[in-house]
Amino acid sequence: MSTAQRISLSRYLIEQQREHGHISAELRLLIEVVARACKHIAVSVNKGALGEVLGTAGSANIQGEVQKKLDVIANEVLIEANEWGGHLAGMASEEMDTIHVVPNRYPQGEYMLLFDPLDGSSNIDINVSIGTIFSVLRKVGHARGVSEADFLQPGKAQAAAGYCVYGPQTTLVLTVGDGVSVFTLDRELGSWILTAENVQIPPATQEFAINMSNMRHWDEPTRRYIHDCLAGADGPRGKDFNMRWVASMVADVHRILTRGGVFLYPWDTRDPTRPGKLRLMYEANPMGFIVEQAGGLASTGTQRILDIVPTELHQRVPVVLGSRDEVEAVMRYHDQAQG
Ligand code: P6P
Repeated sequence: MSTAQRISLSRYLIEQQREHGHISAELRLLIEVVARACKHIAVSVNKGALGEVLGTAGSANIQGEVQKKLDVIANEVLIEANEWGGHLAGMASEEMDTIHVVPNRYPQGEYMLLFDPLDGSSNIDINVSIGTIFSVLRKVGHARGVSEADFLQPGKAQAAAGYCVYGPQTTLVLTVGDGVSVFTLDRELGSWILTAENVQIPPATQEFAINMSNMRHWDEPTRRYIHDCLAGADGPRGKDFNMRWVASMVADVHRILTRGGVFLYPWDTRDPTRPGKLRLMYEANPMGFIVEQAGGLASTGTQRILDIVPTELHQRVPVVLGSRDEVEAVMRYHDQAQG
């Protein structure tokens, strides 16, 4: 790629703001700050054993999950990077029980940032791709201050969403509601360089991503759908399927964004009060926004994820997302079960 063709994230955002009026100066600043924080997290991730960042932090989060050192580091990096800039009113994170309100010593902005600072952290110590997922909402009202209730907006209200994959390449994927763009980190310059625009997920696929070890716990429609995929070309689906499961949502979603596929983390019977494993506000909603902006679908199996009106900050939701035709196929299995 010649220097003349290299478009930096900053130039891309300025052109989005100037030419398309799609983002405000404040949202541009927010995205640039988050992207810079992701570079900082990437440096820590890439150090691995050399940086004394592996292993557990000796604490648990509100999800009851043991926190890895890098979970805590990534969370602190995002909080510290974003609280002084004047672009945010508050933040919410998988790693924090409740919201973090911008301290009074700093100006407050019109946006709210939600994130899973380091998703897939069970993969950290085995050197498999992990990532940061973020979602941006607009603050309701203009009085200073923000409450947890202000965060409980449906995913279709998002102003922006993105994720960063810390993998063989360090890749930032972003949507501000005008398609999906991909930026690759140039480590020598420390710059995010635009490497793909208007990404489209192929509507059809022969690849599904699910944790097969949970099969006995799934609801009937999911079991029948996967059974029929495994039956291959001679079965009801009329084609053979391949399977992938990285157990890192950002890695699985990035593969689907790149070559198509369907990702499922369905409801299961282990805890009927828990409608799935993945969290709505900072996993399903941002990934759902990105997938829809790339021509795919994001559903619970029966409902569009971005239409869900949240009731709790850390609520969970069943997730089926990816190639449009295949998500619609899963939804048909659920429709048939409902009669
Ligand atoms: P399981 C990571 O912990 C995560 O939240 C997602 O990134 C991933 O898709 C899923 O959980 C993996 O869950 O049950 O297969 O370990």
